[in-house]
Amino acid sequence: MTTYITTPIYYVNAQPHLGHAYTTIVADTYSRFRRLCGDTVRFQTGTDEHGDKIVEAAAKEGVSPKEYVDRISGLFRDTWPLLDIVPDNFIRTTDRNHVLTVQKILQQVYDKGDIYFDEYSGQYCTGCERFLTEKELVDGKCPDHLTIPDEITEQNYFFRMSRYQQDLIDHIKANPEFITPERYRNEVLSFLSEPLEDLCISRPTSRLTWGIPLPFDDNFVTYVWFDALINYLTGLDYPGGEKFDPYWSVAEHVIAKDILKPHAIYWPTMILSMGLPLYQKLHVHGYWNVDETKMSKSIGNVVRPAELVEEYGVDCLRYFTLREMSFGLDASFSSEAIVARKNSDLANDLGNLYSRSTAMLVKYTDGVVPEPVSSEDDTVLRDLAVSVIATYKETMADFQFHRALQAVWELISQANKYIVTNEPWALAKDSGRTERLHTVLYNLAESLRLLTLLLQPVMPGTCKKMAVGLGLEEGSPLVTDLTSCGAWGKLVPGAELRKIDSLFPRVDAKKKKQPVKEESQKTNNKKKKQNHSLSEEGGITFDQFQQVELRVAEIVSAEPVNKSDRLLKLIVKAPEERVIVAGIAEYYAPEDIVGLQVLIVANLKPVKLMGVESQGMVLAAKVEEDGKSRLVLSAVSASVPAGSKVA
Ligand code: ME8
Repeated sequence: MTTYITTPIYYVNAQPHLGHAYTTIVADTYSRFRRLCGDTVRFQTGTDEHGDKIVEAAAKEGVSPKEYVDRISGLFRDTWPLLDIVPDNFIRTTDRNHVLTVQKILQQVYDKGDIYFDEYSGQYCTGCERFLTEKELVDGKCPDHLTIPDEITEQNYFFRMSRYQQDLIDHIKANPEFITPERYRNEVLSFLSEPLEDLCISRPTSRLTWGIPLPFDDNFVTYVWFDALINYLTGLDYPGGEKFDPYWSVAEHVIAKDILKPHAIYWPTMILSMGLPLYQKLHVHGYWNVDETKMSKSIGNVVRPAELVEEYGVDCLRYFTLREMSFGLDASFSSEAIVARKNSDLANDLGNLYSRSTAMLVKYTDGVVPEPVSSEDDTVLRDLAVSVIATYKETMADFQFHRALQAVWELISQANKYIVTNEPWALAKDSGRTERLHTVLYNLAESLRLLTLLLQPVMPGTCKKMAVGLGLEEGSPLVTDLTSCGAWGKLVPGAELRKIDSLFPRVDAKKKKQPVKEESQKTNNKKKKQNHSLSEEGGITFDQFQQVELRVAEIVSAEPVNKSDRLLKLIVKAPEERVIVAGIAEYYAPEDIVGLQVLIVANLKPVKLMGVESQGMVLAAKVEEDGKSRLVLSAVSASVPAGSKVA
């Protein structure tokens, strides 16, 4: 199979922001997914460099348009490697071969009689680089740029778009997959239910010279959209290039809804006029908003991808954007949202599963993947893995990335539960249960292997590390071939684990000391006095008991405190994350307690223990046996939401 996937070519009137990054991450992830399925893939992105907007932006900087486009196009090109985005082709509309292709196509369409000369007046939006119809205006303004369009009357060349209206309607109706999600298909069909006006495809050189000259009239340059859309063909060396036939027949475009009309109406009618087959699919996504407003360079509320990478890491950014946005709908960006995804989904769920499982493999089988014995006890994990793989394949192919990731996280959560239920540390203490211990550890290693395979398109760097840690060779089909290895039980026992750094260093969510409200401080003081006298009477009141805030906390991570044999530093969720230092190191290994739910005192004043600030206390039973005492952690009898109050 072959895949040709494209992003829009971005205007170089400003630097890349999260919106551009998202579309390009989507196309990169999809191309990696297709490669995982064995496809030959071509992935193209690039920059759109002609038109009024570029001239304006260059003038603002006091440089020539050419100098300006070279610089900004370079910024786009340099941003993609930072995001682990690897296009096969980066196209610029100022490239010589693109200019020649546009001119060839214009001549062909002109010769066919689909381009004519006429006078036109209309409402021109510079932001959109196109005339808007009355119907599109909201309160007389462009709804995307919130500016009043200019009234322009001029003589120009027009493309007979109306001639292809019915063919396009028929095609969309006969091919439900042509424009997805369905809401955008419906939007286009609704637009096409009114007569289509012809498209003005030139600009007089008296007004604009920064464009591709019309081959049949050098008093005009080509309208930027007629020029830009053709990039999808130029990138295949059309006409006559070898790449054209295999790739054009499978072309898929990814865009946001802002440019639906040019891609779903101008472009197909242009292709029909050229006598070529239409592209296969148009995948349309929503906007990244900040506080309900579209992130946009003209509004100035942009978030820079390079800064996000620096702060959170590239794979966290890729994961966050794909998981947070339901493809087709709008999503909101906030740093709180990305921190939450990083700490919860990546560090807690995936990171912990990986570190606990590999730590146990190192501890109990010297880091060698052991031989499993098939067991009925493991069907839940195995069956879930099989169904997750099926859902993943279907949803990734369908651009439902958030659903694919949800499914993968079900497997992560099941594997984490599997550890808690099977208690490998208990199996390890019983020499009669070695076979079972090996089976449990194999199943954990196999789960990690499958996760490495499935997450590869989304988090390539992390998965490379995970594969190394699992002792797999670079490029091993076990983690790069979904067709032959996307099934349970492919991991071969005997692989030797290698040590890797932690997958996702946690973002230190600013240590939130529980602020004690003035009111309760006062009551505390009052109660203190009462406490003294009451305790003399041999008991505390219910009021006093209520001052102690007990909560259920989930242990998210555990590690020894430096230079202490007794203390473990725990990060717990209750429901906010906090550090608690507990004197349980003699009784519990850190990896054995991650995931446990314990009871804590949540409103103790923070204290420093061996240099680590402890924000609470874990409750444990003190058991006296044979003259020795040991601690057994408190627990609840069923899993409950972290942070539940103990009444
Ligand atoms: O329209 N949310 O270029 P452009 C999500 N040159 N995606 C966003 C976004 C946001 N807030 N803002 C931008 C052009 N994008 C033309 C395209 S193609 C032949 C010519 C992304 O720089 C999204 O992909 O304005 C959107 O469609 C594209 O950037 C618009 O980029």
